[in-house]
Amino acid sequence: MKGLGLSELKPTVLKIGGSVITDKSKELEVRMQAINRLAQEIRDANIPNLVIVHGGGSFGHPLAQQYAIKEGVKEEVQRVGFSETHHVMTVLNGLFMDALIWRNVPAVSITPSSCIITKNGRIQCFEDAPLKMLLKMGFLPVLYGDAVLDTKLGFTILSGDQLVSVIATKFNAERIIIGVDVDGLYDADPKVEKKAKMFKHLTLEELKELQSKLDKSAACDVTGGMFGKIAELLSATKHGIPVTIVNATKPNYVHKVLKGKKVKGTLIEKE
Ligand code: IP8
Repeated sequence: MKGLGLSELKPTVLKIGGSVITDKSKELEVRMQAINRLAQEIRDANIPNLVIVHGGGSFGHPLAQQYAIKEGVKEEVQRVGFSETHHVMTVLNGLFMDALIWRNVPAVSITPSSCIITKNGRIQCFEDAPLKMLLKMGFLPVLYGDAVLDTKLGFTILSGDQLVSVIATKFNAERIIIGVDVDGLYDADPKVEKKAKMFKHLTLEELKELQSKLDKSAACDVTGGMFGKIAELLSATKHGIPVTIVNATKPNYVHKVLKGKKVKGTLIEKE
């Protein structure tokens, strides 16, 4: 095991969006069927050096919004709000972990709030030795968007997307796969705009251009919805890590992408 550096692991970083594994229209509503199906797809794909990050959906976001956790420490009542937000994320993570481990996947959960501190919302310190060692030993580390401590704000919300981008860059990932509840990246919100056009392929330059056009607003998503996603993906793309965005609500899409097969979606590459 000695001598195997971070960059040699070349992991695949898979993000499963909160809108895939929860119903965002109802608070604390898990989509257990989707979690079980995805766990099965991940098990069947059986690819080495995989890291999973999942989002908050109807678990983390409503509480984070209710207590304004992202904005940092302002009033006493937020303290229990921080605990609640973090706690519901551990509950959602537990359900995902159950589904993986019952299928004999050697998944191990890593709690972001215990190993990451941000500064003004950006990851400043990340104790990644356990993550690195888990990967080296053939485990499947699972992380998630979380309520974390922040050296400027006191606390804040760390999005799963920032986590994906930082892990992928730090560990020199081979690729990033983002599982969402739409077919890919569009020039407008496809749930609102019937005529929204999906991109099959985007370069870094095109992605930057798209970012300046997209609407920042997103219902009950404190980390910025698709806009926030693009902003985070930009830095990984700059490092030359290809990003595939696929619809994880559709059976077998995640499985196929993990296996390197072509499915409908958006591929983002540096050039
Ligand atoms: O859904 C945010 O993670 P995301 C997690 O990946 C919380 O943006 C706690 C709201």
